[in-house]
Amino acid sequence: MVVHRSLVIFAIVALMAPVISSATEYVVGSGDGWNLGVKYDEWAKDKQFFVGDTLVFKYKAGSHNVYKVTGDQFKSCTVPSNNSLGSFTGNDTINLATAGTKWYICGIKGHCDGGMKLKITVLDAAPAPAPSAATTLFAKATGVHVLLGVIFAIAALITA
Ligand SMILES: [Cu+2]
Repeated sequence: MVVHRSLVIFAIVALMAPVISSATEYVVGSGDGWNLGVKYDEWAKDKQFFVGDTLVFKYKAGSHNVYKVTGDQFKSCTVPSNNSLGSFTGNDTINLATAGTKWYICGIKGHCDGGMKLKITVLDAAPAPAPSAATTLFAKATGVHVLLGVIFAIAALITA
C-alpha cells in the first residue's frame, strides 16, 4: 500500500509539474533583497519575465520603498508624487499584469542614484504564432510529463 500511494502522488506531481512552473515569483535581488549596494541590472539580465509572474521587493520596512516609474523618471531618479504600489510593507508584491518595459526605483533620497533602480522587460505568456524552438521544447516536455503521469497511474492501479 505504501508503494501504491507514493506512485499515485508521483503521477499527480508529474501531471501538475508544467502547470506549477508556468508562473514564477522573483524576489528582487534574490538573497540581497531590495537594498543599497546591489546591482539590479546584473540580477535581471539573465531572467525572462512573463505576464503572470510576480516581483517581491524585500527590505526593512521604513528603510526603503518602491515606486513604479516611467523611463524618464527612471533615468533622472525622479520620485513620482503618487504611490502606485500601495503601502510599503517591506514585502511588496507586484503582479506583472501587462507586457512591456517596467521601471522601479526606491524613493528614499539618494537611494535611486545609489543604485536602487530596477528595469525589466515583461514578455507575453502566450506562445508566438509561429512555432519556435522554445515552444516545441515546451510541448515535448509537457508530453513527457503526461506520459510519465499515465505510466505511473497505470503502475499504481496494477500494484493496488
Ligand atoms: Cu532605498
